[in-house]
Order: sequence, then C-alpha cells, then structure tokens
Amino acid sequence: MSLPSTHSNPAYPTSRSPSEKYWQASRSPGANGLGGYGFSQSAGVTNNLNNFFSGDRTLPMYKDKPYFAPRRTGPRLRRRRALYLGIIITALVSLWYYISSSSRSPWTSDSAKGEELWTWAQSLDGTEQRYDGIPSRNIDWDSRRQKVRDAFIVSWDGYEQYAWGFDEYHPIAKKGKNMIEGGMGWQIVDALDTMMIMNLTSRVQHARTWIHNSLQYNQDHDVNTFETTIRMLGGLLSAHYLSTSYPNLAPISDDDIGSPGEDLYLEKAADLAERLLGAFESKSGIPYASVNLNTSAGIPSHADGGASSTAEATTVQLEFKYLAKLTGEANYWRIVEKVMQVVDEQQSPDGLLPIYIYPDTGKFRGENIRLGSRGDSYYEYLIKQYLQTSEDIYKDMWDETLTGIRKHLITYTKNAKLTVLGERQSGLKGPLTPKMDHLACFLPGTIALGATGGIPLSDAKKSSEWTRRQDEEIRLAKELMKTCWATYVATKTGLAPEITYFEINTPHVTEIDQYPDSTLATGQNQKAASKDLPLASEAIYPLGSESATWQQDINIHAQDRHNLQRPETVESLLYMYRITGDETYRHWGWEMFKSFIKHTAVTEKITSHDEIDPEDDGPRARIISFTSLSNADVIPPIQRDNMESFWMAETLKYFYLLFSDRDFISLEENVFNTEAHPMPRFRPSGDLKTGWTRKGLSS
Ligand code: DMJ
Repeated sequence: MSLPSTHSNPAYPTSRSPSEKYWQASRSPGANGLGGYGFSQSAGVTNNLNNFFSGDRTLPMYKDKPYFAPRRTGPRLRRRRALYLGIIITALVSLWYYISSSSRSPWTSDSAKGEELWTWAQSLDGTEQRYDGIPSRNIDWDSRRQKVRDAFIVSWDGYEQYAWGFDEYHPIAKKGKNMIEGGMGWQIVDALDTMMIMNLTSRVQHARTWIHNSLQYNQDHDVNTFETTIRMLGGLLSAHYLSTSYPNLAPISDDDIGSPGEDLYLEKAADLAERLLGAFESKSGIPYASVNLNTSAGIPSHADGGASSTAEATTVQLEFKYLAKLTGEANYWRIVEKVMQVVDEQQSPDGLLPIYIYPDTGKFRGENIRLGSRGDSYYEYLIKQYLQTSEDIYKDMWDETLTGIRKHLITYTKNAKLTVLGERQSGLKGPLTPKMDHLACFLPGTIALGATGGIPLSDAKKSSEWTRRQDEEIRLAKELMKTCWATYVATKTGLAPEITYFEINTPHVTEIDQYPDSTLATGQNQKAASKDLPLASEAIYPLGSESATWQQDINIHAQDRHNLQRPETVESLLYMYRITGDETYRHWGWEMFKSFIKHTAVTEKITSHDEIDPEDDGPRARIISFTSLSNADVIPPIQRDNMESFWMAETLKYFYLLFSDRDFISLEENVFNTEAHPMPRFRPSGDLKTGWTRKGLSS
C-alpha cells in the first residue's frame, strides 16, 4: 500500500508535548456510573449553563495508556486459564466467521419481533390514540422507545439474515450489494453505535467480529470523501467513544483473549483516516469529492466542473478533530480547519455560501444558496464545531450566518403563516424560491442547540447573557419545526416528501416585515422578556384535515413524493424536546414513527398458522424490514427496494433518544456528527488549537 506520508509535512506538527496529557484519564465514575467526563454530575444544569456561556467546559477523558498498546490487567494465573479458553473461543470465532462469510449468518433473526410488530401495525388504523394537539402527561414513553428498539431489531436482523456484510440492503429482493468490491461495512459500521445505545450486546459482538475479521480498507477503489468520513470514520469513532466511555452499554470484555483487540474501532478509524487524507491534497486544501482508498489519491468530481459540494467539503471537522484528540496527531486538526479558513476567506456576504466549491482554487462555483442538499451540513458544523471544542471563531461564524439566514432565506406562507426556509438559486440578489428539501429540516433543532448550547431553555433563560436575540432564535426554531412537521402531516402516509414547495406572497414577506420590532429589524439587541415569544403560525390540527388552511400552503410535485426514511425532522424534534421540554415534540415524533411502521414495513406472509390450525388467530404476517418509498402521498404507498444506512444509524436512533430521558447521551456532554454519531465535547490543548483568524477580525 502506498500512502503519502502526511506526518512528515513540517506545516503540520504532529509531536505531542509532554504537557499534553492526552492519555491521562479522568475515569472516576460519575454519579450515573457512566464514568467521569470532566463534568460534575451533581453540579446540575446551572453549572453547565455557566460553562456554556463562559466557554469553560473541562477536558474529556480518553484513555489511560499510550494509544494502540494492548491493555492486559488481569493476574497471570487468570491469563493462563484464559489462554486455553482463548484457543477454544478462537476456534469458535473462526467457525462463526466461516459461516458468517457464507450467504446466511448463523444468527437466528428474532422473527417473533417481526410478528409482534406486524400485529401492532395492524392496529394503527387511525382509531388508536392519536395526538390531538394537547400533550398528555400519562404516556408510557419507555414502552414507546421499546417499540423503536423492536423496529431496529427487525431492520438489523433482516439485514443480517439476507445481506450480511454487504454495503447496500435491498429488503424486498432480500439481497445485498457492495459499493466497492470488498465492501466497506456501510450498514454495519453506520449502525454500530445505535446498537450500543440500544444495548443490543450480542449484535454488537457480531458486528465487532465482522469488523475485526472482514473489514479491509486497502482496496483499489474510489469512495466519496464526505460520506466515508461522516458514516464510516464517524461510526468507528463513536463506537470507540461509547464502548470506552459508556461501559454499561452493550458491554464487551476487553480482557477476553480471543476477542478482537480493544482498540479495534480506533485502529480502523486511524487506518481509514490516513487513506482519506489524500483527498485534502488539493491546491487550496478544499477536499476533492472522492478519494482512492488504496493510493489515497484525491479525485475531483466527474460532474460540476470538478467542483466539490460545499456541504461535503466542509463537513469533516468533528470527525478528524476528535481523532486528533484521541491520537495526538495535530495533522488531522490542521488539515480540516484549513478548509474552514479557505471558505471564510471568500468572504461570502452574510455567511451564506454557494453550494459548490473548487478544490483547486477554493472559489465557489455558481450562486445557488440553500440549506438543503449540497449546502446543509456546512451550517450544521459551524455551531457544532464550536460546541465540540469551544473555539469562539466558529460561534462567531454561526452567529453571522444565522443572521444572514434570517435576513435572506426566511419567509412565510400565504394562509397559515408557516415559516419557510427558502433558497436563493441566483444568489442573494435573485428571488427567493419557497422550496424546502427534507434535508433542511436539520435546522430548527440546530438553531435551538446553538441558542442554549444544549441546556434546557428554562435554565438558559436565567442567564444574564440570555437576550432577546436568543428568544427570537428559539421562536424561529419552533416555527420551522412546525413547518417540517406539517410536511409529514401533509401526505397520505403521514411521511414527508423529499422536497416541499410552499405558497407565498409576492414580494415575499421577510422576517423583518413579519416582526418589525425584532432585533433583526432594529439592529438593537435588548434584554429578553421573561415569557417565550408567541408564534405567528396557525396550529396544524386536526391531523390530516384537508380543509385546514395550512394544507393550502403546501405543494408537493410529482417527482418529489419519495421518502427515503430520512432523519432530519426527528433529529430536530429530539433537540427541540430536550431543549424546550415541550412534550408536543415527542408526540409529533410518535405520530411519525407510527407512520414509518405502517407504511415502510416490508412484510412476509406466515403460512405455518394455516397449516397448523386455520382457526389460529395468531399473526398472519411478519415485518422483515423497512424500506424507502417512491411515493409517500398515496395509499398504499409505492415502496422502493432500498434501506438506506441512515435508517438504522440516524432515524431510529433519534426516535429512540426522543423517547428516552433527556439525560441519556446528553446534549451537554456530547455532540452528534451529521450522521448521528455522538462524540464527546472537549477542550483542546497543546498543538490542538485554532490555527487561524478571520480576516479583519481578531479571534
Ligand atoms: C445523512 O447521511 C447525513 O445526515 C447528511 O448530512 C445528510 N443526509 C443524510 C440523511 O438524510
């Protein structure tokens, strides 16, 4: 394998100074038994609040040893006994590997879950308890989250049974397919941390064994730089993080001889990252769209004049910076922050970027500005970079950009005053197109996350640093959340289309028109009012009522009616629920989840009941998987034979967390990458620090 050695580049110092105690852990168990994160569990949210506003969050722990060195802590005797045991286990693992490499895994899929879920799905006929706009206090959220776990088990077991090891899963054909010859572990690695979070220990073990035995990156194939970073690198890093920092989740004993090395996920992550680095070797430092895994050569996009998507090129920092933290390799840090510097040097008005960028020059291509496809996660990573490492420069960029979004991209529908996040397809001087990709629905939750830093709104509002501007951001987040929810309720299946258009006035109403006394209009930030700001939009009830005013504001074009089981709306619901504490968001999520179960399930008939006893009133079918839809606006929906990896990595994870306690994988301690892989927030030190300043600004 020939990989360019980036380590020798003098511009990117890699040595760790002795004062950087990366390897010193602070693993004293916290009050919740999850280990210490440098956060005082008992200090409560007030402490966290102060930390957020002062940027004084403390260091995370990582490891108590040099990286990659195996840890063996047990006494000798135990080791010898374990050696014999190890031989037996190795033989069993080899046998398992042999069988699992063949078309069908030895895993017995939990078909009872599929039957149960099918029976339950039959009861979802509209007569079951549905949300009527009034949040109920007597809901058993735990049993609802178990339903999500069941849906995950069915999805995973189906994949395991019919497509084990393949990157793509086509559940109707019951087949898998690889994206590159030997496969990349696309489904397995992306879903791994969800299984940890759901405490699915034996499935995690199976996945881990596969990663150990079968996952090889030394393949002569081109892969998408961004997708590989967010899904594979992000998935491995998150698996490393959860397995080392949340030992109670899907525990696996590191000391068992015969089990894969304890640093398996980190080793794989570092191997993959080294290969991805070649993508950044352009003249400007903006990564190429693709990279060859074996040679590490960056490859420009074959379309768009060789330009990379802006979102793709700029959504790499959380992953590489966390890896820099874990390994002490400052090179990873420098390379990805350089991307931010190049983008910022273009001085795009109000922080709004066109959706293509040339790796050779660092200049943008075209003028199309949107927070949907090709634009989305650039904006997401502005605030998340700040939350991950407390670097003020990114908060500054986020604040400027959010003001730009409010000034140039926000408008309201004609009838119900739904808030719309539009597009500027011909630049800021051109008209606003009232179109929202489902992808853009990450924004409401991200705005709320940026406003409070992840702590509850009720606590954030007590801070002396809370102002009217932040109240307005929360209002915007609530309004956009409602719009995203409306795109679900608007279709016959209750599942949103890929793209929605809205009816608006000409000229369009801006946020300044709608709220002439806002800080945006006056330029004066004031002290916040004690009450939350009221919303201007109409309520979206009763559910599904076609005569409702807001329905007249929504247009779905024939070519946009597909639903790929995307996560963005439930992702935002999770943030909105955790931050505002408003149960409405959980109720909306539950309605959405039921629609997914009802309409995206792939079922198979059970014939054995008929054979045994025709009177048997047991289930007549079972759910074996879930799949994308080609048309979500017709009953029955038209199914498309593909289960995207983000269904298990993101959508189901966010549903599960939405119905969990708000402290579980808390927003105060973690930051989720754009593929829903949680990573710790940490305070960088030594060589890991902001290495650039904004032009004309001293940061
Ligand atoms: C995911 O892969 C990521 O969330 C990405 O940033 C955008 N799209 C998909 C899911 O819709």
